[in-house]
Amino acid sequence: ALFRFSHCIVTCADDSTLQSCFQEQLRLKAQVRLLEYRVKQQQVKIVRLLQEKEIQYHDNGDENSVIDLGEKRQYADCAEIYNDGHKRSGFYKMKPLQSPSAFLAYCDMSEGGGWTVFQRRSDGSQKFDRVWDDYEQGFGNFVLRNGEYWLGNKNLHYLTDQGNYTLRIDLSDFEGVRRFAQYKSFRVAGEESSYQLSCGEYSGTAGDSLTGGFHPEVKWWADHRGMKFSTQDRDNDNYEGNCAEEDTAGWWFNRCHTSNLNGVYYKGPYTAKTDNGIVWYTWHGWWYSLKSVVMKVRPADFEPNVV
Ligand SMILES: *[C@@H]1O[C@H](CO)[C@@H](O)[C@H](O)[C@H]1NC(C)=O
Ligand SMILES: [Ca+2]
Repeated sequence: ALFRFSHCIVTCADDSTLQSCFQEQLRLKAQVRLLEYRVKQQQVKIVRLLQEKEIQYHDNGDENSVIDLGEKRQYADCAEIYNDGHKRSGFYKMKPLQSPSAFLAYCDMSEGGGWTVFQRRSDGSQKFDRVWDDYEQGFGNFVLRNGEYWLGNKNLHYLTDQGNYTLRIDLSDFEGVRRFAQYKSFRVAGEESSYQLSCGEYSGTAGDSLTGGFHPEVKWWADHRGMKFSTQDRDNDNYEGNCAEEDTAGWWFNRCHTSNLNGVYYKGPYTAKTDNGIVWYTWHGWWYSLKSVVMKVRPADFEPNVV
C-alpha cells in the first residue's frame, strides 16, 4: 500500500488529474488505518496466546501438585477420593485396605475421574533401569504433575487386590498423536508370586501389546499375562538370557516383550543393541520410543458421583 502511495504522488505530478489523486490518497489512508487496526488486533491475540501457553506449561509441568486432605478420612484409591467430592487432579494420600501404610499417588480426575496413576513417563528425567527393591518400593517424582514415577509393586498389589480393576494405558508419540489401551480385570499378585500380572479383555486404539492378542502365533512369547515381574537382579522371564538386563527395565517380561513401558527414554525412532526403548509394539513397533505414558487403574464398577 505504501509503495502504491508514493507511486501515485509521482504519477500525480505528471498527470494533473489532481482530483482523482486526492481520492486515491483518502482511500489509501483509510486502508492504512484499517491495517493499523488489524495489527493491533493481532498483537492482542498474540499476547493472549502467549499467556495461554504459559498457563499450559504451568499446568503441564513444574507445579507442586500434592493435595493434602488432612487425616479426617482414609481413602482406598482415587475413585473413593473422587466420589468424596475431590475432583481436581493431583497427588493424594491413600491407603488400600490391606496396605500397612499410606502412600501418595497421582489421581487423574479426567476421563470420568477416579483413576489412580501407577506409572508415568513424560520427559526422561527419572532413571527406570533399576533393581528389584526399587521397583518393589516405588521410585521417582511424587510431587510434580508431570513427574515420572513407578508407584511400587507392593502398592500396586495392595491397590488391585481390593477388587475388580480396569487398567488404562494412555500413550502419545512425538507427532502429537494419542492412543490408549484398556484391559479388564487387571491385577498384580503379591510378593510371594513375584508380583505376577493378570488382566482380561483388551479394548482401545493402540493395539494389544500386553497379551499378544494381535496375532495368535506371538502369544507364546509375547503374552505378558501370567508373567512374574523381572528386574536386572531378579530374572523371572521365559528367556535363556535376562530380559530386564538386556532391555534395561523392570517389567512382566516373557521372551522378551511386545511392550516395555519402563524402557529408556530415547525420544522417537532409535537404534540400540536391543529393543529397550519405551515400546508399544502394535502402535510404533520395537524401534520407536514413545513420548509419554500413563498407566492407571480404576474399579470396574466405578460410577462417578456427579454431585
Ligand atoms: C470385572 O468386571 C468386568 C466388567 O467390567 C467383567 O467383565 C470381568 O469378568 C470382571 N472380572 C472379574 C475377575 O470378576
Ligand atoms: Ca531368563
